[in-house]
Amino acid sequence: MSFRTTTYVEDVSPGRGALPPRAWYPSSDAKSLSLNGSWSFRLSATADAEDDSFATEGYDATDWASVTVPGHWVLQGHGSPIYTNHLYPFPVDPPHVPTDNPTGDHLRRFDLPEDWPADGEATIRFDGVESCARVWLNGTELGEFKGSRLPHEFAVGHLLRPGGNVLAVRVHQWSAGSYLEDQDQWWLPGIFRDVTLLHRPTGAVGDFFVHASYDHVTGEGTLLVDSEVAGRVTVPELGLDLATGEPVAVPVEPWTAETPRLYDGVLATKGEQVPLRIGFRTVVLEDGLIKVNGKAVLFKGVNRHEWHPENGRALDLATMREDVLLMKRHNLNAVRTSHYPPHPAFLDLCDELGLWVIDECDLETHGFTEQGWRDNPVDDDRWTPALLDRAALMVERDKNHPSVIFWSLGNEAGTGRGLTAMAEWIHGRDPDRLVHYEGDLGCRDTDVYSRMYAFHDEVEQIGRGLDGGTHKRRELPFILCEYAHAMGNGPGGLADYQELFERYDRLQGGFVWEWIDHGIRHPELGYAYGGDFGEELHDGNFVCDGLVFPDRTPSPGLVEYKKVIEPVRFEGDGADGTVRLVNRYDFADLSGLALEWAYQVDGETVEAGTLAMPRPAPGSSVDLKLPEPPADGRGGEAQWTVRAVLAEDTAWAPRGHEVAWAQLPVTERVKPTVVPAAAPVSGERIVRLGPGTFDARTGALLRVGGVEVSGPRLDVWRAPTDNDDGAEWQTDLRYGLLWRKFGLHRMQHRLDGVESGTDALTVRTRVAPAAWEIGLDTVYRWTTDGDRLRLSVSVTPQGDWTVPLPRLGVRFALARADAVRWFGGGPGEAYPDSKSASRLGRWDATVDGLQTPYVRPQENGARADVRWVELGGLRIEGDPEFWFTARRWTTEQLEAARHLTDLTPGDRVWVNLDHGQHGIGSQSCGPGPLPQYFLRAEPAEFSFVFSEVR
Ligand code: IPT
Repeated sequence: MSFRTTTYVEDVSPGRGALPPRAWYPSSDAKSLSLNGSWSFRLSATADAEDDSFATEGYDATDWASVTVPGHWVLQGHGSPIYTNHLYPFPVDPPHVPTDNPTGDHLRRFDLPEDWPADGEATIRFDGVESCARVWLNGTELGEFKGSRLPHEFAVGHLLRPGGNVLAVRVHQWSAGSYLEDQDQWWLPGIFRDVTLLHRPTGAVGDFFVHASYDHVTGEGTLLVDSEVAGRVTVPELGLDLATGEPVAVPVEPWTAETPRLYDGVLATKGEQVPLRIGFRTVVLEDGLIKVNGKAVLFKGVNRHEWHPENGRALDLATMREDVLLMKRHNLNAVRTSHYPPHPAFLDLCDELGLWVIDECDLETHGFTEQGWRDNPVDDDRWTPALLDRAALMVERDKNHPSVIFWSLGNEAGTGRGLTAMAEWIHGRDPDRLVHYEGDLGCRDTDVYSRMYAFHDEVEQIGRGLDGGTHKRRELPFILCEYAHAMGNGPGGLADYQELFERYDRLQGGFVWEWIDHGIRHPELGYAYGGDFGEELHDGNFVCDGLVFPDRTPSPGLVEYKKVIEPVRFEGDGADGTVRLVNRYDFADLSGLALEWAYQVDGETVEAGTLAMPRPAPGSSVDLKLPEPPADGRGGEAQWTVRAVLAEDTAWAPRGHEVAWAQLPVTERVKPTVVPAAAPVSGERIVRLGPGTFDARTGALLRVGGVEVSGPRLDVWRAPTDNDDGAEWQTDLRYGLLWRKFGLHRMQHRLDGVESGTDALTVRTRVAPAAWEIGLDTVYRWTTDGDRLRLSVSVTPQGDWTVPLPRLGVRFALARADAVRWFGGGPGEAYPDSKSASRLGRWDATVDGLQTPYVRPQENGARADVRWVELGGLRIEGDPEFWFTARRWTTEQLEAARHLTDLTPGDRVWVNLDHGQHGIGSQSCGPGPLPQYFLRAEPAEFSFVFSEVR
């Protein structure tokens, strides 16, 4: 029977042979057999290199390799992953694909379990195969399919036998379907989701649609289960026992992402019982707003790709659960499943733990933008059946999830009739949900005006309704389906977006791009990114732009986001001890939370306690009086820290988990004073001033007491962040590049004079780059009170500065330092527009622990608002507060590194004490820092007091 037809690979049709789509459920009382595990595997270089005799009975595959299913063969030693953002890694000539088309033949032998019923039917379901597969069972062809992140089910009952079944699957990396799957991610072929044999008893459940709505006026839920096969629906907790197709109204507690109330039920037909998890909720577009259960909601969302650093898009349940738990613990309430339907179990978790979901179809044709969208499949009727197939596979699979409130047509696919056809079909099939698509500026097919990476000022215009647009669009609410590009250090500017979302009703929030860095664990590189596998075309570390690192450690960006979107806000005046507590939930009261306070002086808690948590309704506030400050609590810099923590264990975090906090200053900091009390004493080649020893010729500090110090001197350079560098298509000024152009990474220090005065040592310099007339006149003035050494730096810019400074401060090296203590912002890093989560306190760390491991090394690890820091035997106090950074390599080494493994500790610790840092923004795919976070080259004065810690 061998023949070599591969025409289906380039066929625009969705495939043939599969059963009609239906609702997905994790289990029922019908038997099933997982076919996951080790499969025999053979890789060929082209689609037709081998005939299909491997699918025939009795084929001997003993010399084949093996792969784990679910999995991607390129992550299991066969071939390599490729990363491109939107460029197709093959010539654009739809529907053709390259002759070089890695093709993985997969074989799986299985026996039926002893108790497998003799009667009934059976199906085999593939939950995800990239990108095109042809399937045989026991030598008989079942069909072929495309649609990588969608389920495909085949009837197999007539072919099954008790033992020695052989399932053969031929998977092609490239197919016509690849043109529809141009998402910004690794190209990863393989059978990457579960394969399951399902028994279908006689009279089994077919497709079914649970309609569970909630009337917020009457408090009643209405349940109607439409079922292809008639049966009964029982919900014991509600005392319900009714026929399918029959509606019933009962008082219920509604489902929301904040209060994910589910009722367990059963759908029973003659042959099968399927567990139901029913959430009653009603989603409407009303008064130009997205309302659930009668209330407008605010999305505090994130875009989630499926990612695991070893297994790619083959995710296990524990990893999916970890994602949802991490989201809940960081105050997120929404997820867009960018850019394809996730593993279906992920949606079960969203139902159970509570997240609003935009379920997005597996569709992106972004690469056509390079040819002005010519030949775009979504505007070509030949492709419309494939698009409708994808829409149906998604909607039918996921329609019973209360968490799903939006269907999204796809991402970055331009516009076209095919999209309209999808939207029409979806609206018709499921009128009880809304339709999202970002690419259609006129909102012809959608129920929400959605954009990505719009700048703050434009978002504000939209909020005020001044953005114009089509008549239809003007009536619609607005979301940012992507914003705050979390690539590398950042995003900056989150708080400023949130402030807009809260100010204007029309703005219903957004979804940060994106959840996780798609770094691939690599033996030499730590985590690999685009280009690390020798791809001829790639987009580098643009694939590492998540709020969590590849191993799911939260990055500072996630900690920042958690703070910015916290559902309880405290506003007040620490000095008079009043706090206004604002409930920023959309639905929940604050009964799940407890209120804790601490009174702190100079960062140390003097007294702490709890207060009764008031119960303001969602959206309202209550004024509270804090206790009397402790009598001995005056003197230093005092503040209140108030915290809202979980009062009890929840499904997603234990009791005591912090949800929100604030600090209210009571008394101001006392700045360090050093009254000059000694004159510099010149010796041979050195000058002494109090505890300081200086080089007489250069004026450089050599020692403070017994601590060796090199420097300090002026430093303006930071290893540019991805957001400093910006994206190549950015029309805004890309300062990372301009800073290099103007030589800020190679500033020269000219010594103009070292002057010993009566009470000071003064060093005059000009710090400037070769080739340019811009410069910074810098004067270091050293004084001492005998014990401590004060450095005052005064900086006066010269020339025409057209760029801001990356940083402004001093850098020096210490011979050794490990433990670090400080009083200031912490515990994590912060930058001017990403410092909401930095809290004032006493913190301890090590130099290594101060580093933030961005997958591509770049500026990181600054601590904000530092009053004093101790390390390496030195104590440094700042006037004013400063930014502190310490690392075991120089900025130049940090900048040169491509991967974390390029960074090796040197024999010194480099310390930066900064008066200012430039903001971070999110220009790697969005706006740069807002003007208020610019570090402009302006006259500046700042000082540090050094002493030896004994
Ligand atoms: C946008 C894409 O939708 C998303 O998949 C990702 O590529 C993101 O950018 C950047 O990481 S599209 C872009 C042109 C704004």
